[in-house]
Amino acid sequence: MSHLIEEVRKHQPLIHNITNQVVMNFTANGLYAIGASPVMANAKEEVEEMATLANALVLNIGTLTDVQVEAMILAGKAANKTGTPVVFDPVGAGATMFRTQSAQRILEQVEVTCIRGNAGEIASLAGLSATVRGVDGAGDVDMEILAEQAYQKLGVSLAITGAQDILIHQREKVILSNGHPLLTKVTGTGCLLSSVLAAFLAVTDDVLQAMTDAISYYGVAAENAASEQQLPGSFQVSFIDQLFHLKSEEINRKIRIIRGA
Ligand code: ATP
Ligand code: TZP
Ligand code: MG
Ligand code: MG
Repeated sequence: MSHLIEEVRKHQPLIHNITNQVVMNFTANGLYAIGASPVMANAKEEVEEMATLANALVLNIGTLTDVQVEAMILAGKAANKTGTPVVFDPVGAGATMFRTQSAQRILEQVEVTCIRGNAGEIASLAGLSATVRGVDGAGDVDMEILAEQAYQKLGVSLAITGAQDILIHQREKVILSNGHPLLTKVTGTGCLLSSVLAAFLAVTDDVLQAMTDAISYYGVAAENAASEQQLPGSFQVSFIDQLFHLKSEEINRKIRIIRGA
């Protein structure tokens, strides 16, 4: 029985997000809802200082520019110096050469704690065959084989999300199946999940537990929201409300673990 969400609410970790322009507001509100403290800071003049202050760092390349990638590398290196967890969200890696190469550059220079992305993004980072359309991943991949091969190639803990989520850390795998298709109709639900994961990593050194708890909590919140609201706009609001008040007792009751943990 895990209580990490209560730890997040108790410690209110500061989460430094260098993220895309589409999701900044939603991400900040989602982090507030779970009890964390968000800050968005992009300028290369301040990112090292901010990352040093923060309890976790999120690097998200959704609307990347060359300058922003430089800032991400500076922030990532500063976080590495203080042992601060770093979550990398390779939004759209595989869709364009610039995204794929920038993502690879970041991974070469920054030691990331975990990569959270869809199957197409993770496959393309690992140099495996995959289809990515814009920022949306495409179906038909054997997620388990992908997770194993990508982990072998990248040597970084992975959270590969979709209808089912596969987590891999030090060769240990967990497969989860909470969530709701309405999550695919609201922009930024993947990006916010990466930041939520950072908040969980800020309160424990157990990476697999943080990934399992963050993703199941997120999925159960979405299921509860969808039982109240069936249209995307109202679902988004209800989802933030669920993130705010859901407790570990209900998560532990509703978590669907297909395998592992
Ligand atoms: P994509 O661009 O492929 O949608 P993403 O970065 O938005 O990727 P997702 O894979 O959509 O990230 O993951 C965000 C959340 O949505 C995760 O909690 C995941 O479990 C959930 N999710 C995604 N697709 C579904 C689905 N079809 N049914 C249930 N939950 C889903
Ligand atoms: N375009 C560039 S970043 C972005 C879009 C639509 C948001 C992607 O968010 P998510 O969480 O990956 O769906
Ligand atoms: Mg999605
Ligand atoms: Mg995404």
